[in-house]
Amino acid sequence: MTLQDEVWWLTLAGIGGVALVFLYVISQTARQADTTQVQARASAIRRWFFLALIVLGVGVTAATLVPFPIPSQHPSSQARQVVKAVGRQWGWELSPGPIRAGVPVEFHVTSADVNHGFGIYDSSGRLLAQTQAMPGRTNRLVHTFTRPGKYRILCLEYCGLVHYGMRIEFDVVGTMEVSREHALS
Ligand SMILES: [Cu+2]
Repeated sequence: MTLQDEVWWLTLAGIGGVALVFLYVISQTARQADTTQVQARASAIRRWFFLALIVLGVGVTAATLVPFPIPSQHPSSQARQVVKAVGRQWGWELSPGPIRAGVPVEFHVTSADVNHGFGIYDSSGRLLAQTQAMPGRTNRLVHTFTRPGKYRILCLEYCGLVHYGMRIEFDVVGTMEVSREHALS
């Protein structure tokens, strides 16, 4: 079952639960003509329903926030890689040099003209991390590439006529390859 299926069934169960509460309240009010008794019962139901909602809300929040999709933005200062990225209509400029897999990379992202969206994609087109490229501001984005390979930066914010062409490809190399390069140079 995919995550979407699970969410769908959870939503359905939630709707069912709310419907049952409504039906219960309706059946109770139809049976009892004594209004004070009905009001007391209704407020009791409301209290329990409210409590259940809070428990559900806290539970869902805790369950979905634990695997928070944004990695830590505070890498250890040792062996840190810094890549400067400048966006402009319509292309990207990345500071040269190899990017190593398995070591946190700190992207310093800015723009030379208008707002752009800085999105890092893997070779299969999956979005790995993103931030905004803003003129006059440098946003830091920390990402650790788990495997070597080809990656792409695409613009995620419409920025004019050739927005679609605003992309650049870069390589992430394994740690072994970098040490070999150093040995050769
Ligand atoms: Cu753009």
